[in-house]
Amino acid sequence: MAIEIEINGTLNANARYVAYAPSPCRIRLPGATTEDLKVQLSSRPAQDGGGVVVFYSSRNEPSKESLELTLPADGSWVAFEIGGKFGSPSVNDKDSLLVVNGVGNEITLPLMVRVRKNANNLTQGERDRFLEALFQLNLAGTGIYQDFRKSHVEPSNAQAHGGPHFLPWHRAFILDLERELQLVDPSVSLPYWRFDEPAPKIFQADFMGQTRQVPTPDNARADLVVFNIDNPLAAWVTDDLPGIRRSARFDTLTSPPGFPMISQSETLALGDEYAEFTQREGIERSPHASAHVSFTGSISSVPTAVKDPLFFLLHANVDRLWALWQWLYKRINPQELESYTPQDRDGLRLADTMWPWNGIVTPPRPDFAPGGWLADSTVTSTPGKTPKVEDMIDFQGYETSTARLGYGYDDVPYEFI
Ligand SMILES: [Cu+2]
Repeated sequence: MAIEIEINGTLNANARYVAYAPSPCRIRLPGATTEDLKVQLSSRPAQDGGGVVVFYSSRNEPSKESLELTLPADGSWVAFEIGGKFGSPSVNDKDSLLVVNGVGNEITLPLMVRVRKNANNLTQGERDRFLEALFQLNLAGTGIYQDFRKSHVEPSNAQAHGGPHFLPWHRAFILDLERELQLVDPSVSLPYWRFDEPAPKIFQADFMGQTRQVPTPDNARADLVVFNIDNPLAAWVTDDLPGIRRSARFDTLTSPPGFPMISQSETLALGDEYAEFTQREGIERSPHASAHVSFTGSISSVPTAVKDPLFFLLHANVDRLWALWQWLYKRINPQELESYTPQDRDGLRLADTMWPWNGIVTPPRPDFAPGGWLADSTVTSTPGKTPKVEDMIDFQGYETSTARLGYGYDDVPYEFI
C-alpha cells in the first residue's frame, strides 16, 4: 500500500532538509480505502554517523522518538512535525531516515538533518563541499559573491552596524549567502569559527588558508594565506587580485585571539535584555569586533572584510552566540523589548524592511543596493525576498512554524530545558 509524505509542506524531494526546529509535515493514504490505518513513525540513521529526527505531535509537548498516527480511510492528510534530534545532525545528504511501519513493508524516506557546525570539527567531506560551493559563488572573482562584498562597505555602515539592527542585519546577510551555497549544493551549511577556543584546523592550507602569525601590531604587514593546490580557494580572486590577505595577531595553532576577546560564557552573561547584550560593551564591540581585529589584512576593516570568506565563519559564530543567548533567556518574541530594542530610524524598527534586499536607494539608505532579493529556500518561505528586522528574531519558529528561517546550530537546541 502506498502512502504520501510531505516534508516542509511539499512532496518535493529537494525540500527534505530539517534543522532542530520542527518542520511541518503531513502524511496520508493517497487512494480511498475501506478502513483507517494505524502507522508508527520513527527514525534512524541511513549510515554510520547519520542524522536522526524526532517527532512533535503538538508544540506544547516534548519531542518523541516515535509517533503513532491514524490515517483516515478517505485519504485526508494528517499533520505532524519533525525536527533533527539534538546532538544527532547529519554528516551527509540523505543520511537520515524517516521510517513508517504498519503499511505492509517498512517505508523509509531519506532526508538530512542540516545544521551549521563548528568549522574546526567538520569531516573532510563537509569541509570540501563547503569550500567548493563557496568557490562557485566567486568564480573568477565575478560571481554573486561580489554582491555580498559590495553590500558590506562604508556607505552601508548605518544600515548594518552600530545599533540594535547589527545582529538582525548580519543574520539576514549570512543566511542569504548560506542559501546561495545551498543552491550550489543543498547539503552545505555555513560552518562557524568558535573564536573563544583554539581552532587550528580552520587556519590550514586545506581549509581557510594557512595563516602566518604577526608578533605585534607594529610590523603588521598582512600576508597572503597559503592554500593547498587542490583547495578550491587557491584560486580565490577579488578585485582582480589573487589570494586572501590575512595574518593573525595570535597563534592560530594553539590559542584563540587574545585580549580583549571574551569567552562564550562571558558573552552570554552580558545581560538578559537585548540592549545589554548588544550595545555599549556588548557583543558588537566584543567579541565581534575583537575577532575581526585579531587579524591584519582584509577582515580587519568593514569595507574590505568580506573579501576574506573567513568573514562568514566569524559572523556565523556571532549569530550563533545570539541564537544561544535567545534560547537561554527565551528571547524569541520580536514584540518584546527584551528580545529586540527598536530605534526610530529606517532599518532599525521591527517592521522596517532591510537594505539592500528592499532595493530602496533613497536616504538614509545608500544610493545603491547590490544583489537584489534575498535568496529563496526549499524548506521555508520566510523571510521572503525583502526581509524585515522582525523576521530575524524568531529564527526557530517558536511562535509559529512559518516564522522559522530553516537553519540552526549544532549546539543550540530547539527545546527549552
Ligand atoms: Cu559587518
